[in-house]
Amino acid sequence: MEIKVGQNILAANDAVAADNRAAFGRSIFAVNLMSSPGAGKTTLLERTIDYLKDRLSLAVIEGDIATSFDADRIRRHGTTAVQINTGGGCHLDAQMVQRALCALDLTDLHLLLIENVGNLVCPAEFDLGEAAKIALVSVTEGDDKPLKYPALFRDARVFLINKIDLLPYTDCDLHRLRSAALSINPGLTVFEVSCRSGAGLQDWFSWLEGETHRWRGRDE
Ligand SMILES: Nc1nc2c(ncn2[C@@H]2O[C@H](COP(=O)(O)OP(=O)(O)OP(=O)(O)O)[C@@H](O)[C@H]2O)c(=O)[nH]1
Ligand SMILES: [Mg+2]
Repeated sequence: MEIKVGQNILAANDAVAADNRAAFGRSIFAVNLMSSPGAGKTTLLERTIDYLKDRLSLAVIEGDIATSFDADRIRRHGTTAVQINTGGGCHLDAQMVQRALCALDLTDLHLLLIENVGNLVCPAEFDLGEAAKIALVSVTEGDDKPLKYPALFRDARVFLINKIDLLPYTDCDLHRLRSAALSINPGLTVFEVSCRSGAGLQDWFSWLEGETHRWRGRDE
């Protein structure tokens, strides 16, 4: 019985996700950024906005259990942000995103960046209507995380490894971390970055800009 309830919830979510996907069409490239708390999602978005805001039209949806701290951070970088508070829920769902879309002007929007609630488990289960899921892990979390939380990596397009500036202070084996994720999903595009030093970020910016243009049918 419990399983059936879970299936119904996911089916209802998928129906709304399909509506969101239709609203985005081929005009808006929507990405769903997922990681554990504190891995660096908002910092990555701040750096990404600084690079892309004069090149693309962007907006951000922030998912958190409480506070508007992250949306406030994004707005300080000159980009529109809508904060969703789940009030305890450990992930965003498609209906929350649908409501947030009402607060955004979708006309002429190229790229929608959605920061999910910090959690490696539940966000992976809920389709939001995004075109690409991005999984992020920081080196301080341990190189076993992909094997312990495989669902997040199975459907992701990109695996971002963050905080590589801290590698000398951890026992993280970068090769092991990367291989673990690729053993779950060999199609992952992997970027090793530091949102603190800026190392590796240009490759991520180029990927995101290129994929946004490709989605919109332009190869600039
Ligand atoms: N050393 C180092 N610190 C980083 C890096 N990226 C982010 N941080 C720090 O990590 C902390 C958490 O970063 P956030 O961007 O708030 O993390 P988050 O994933 O958005 O966190 P939640 O929204 O709470 O899940 C902050 O103190 C950042 O300054 C990095 O590449 N290197
Ligand atoms: Mg955040």
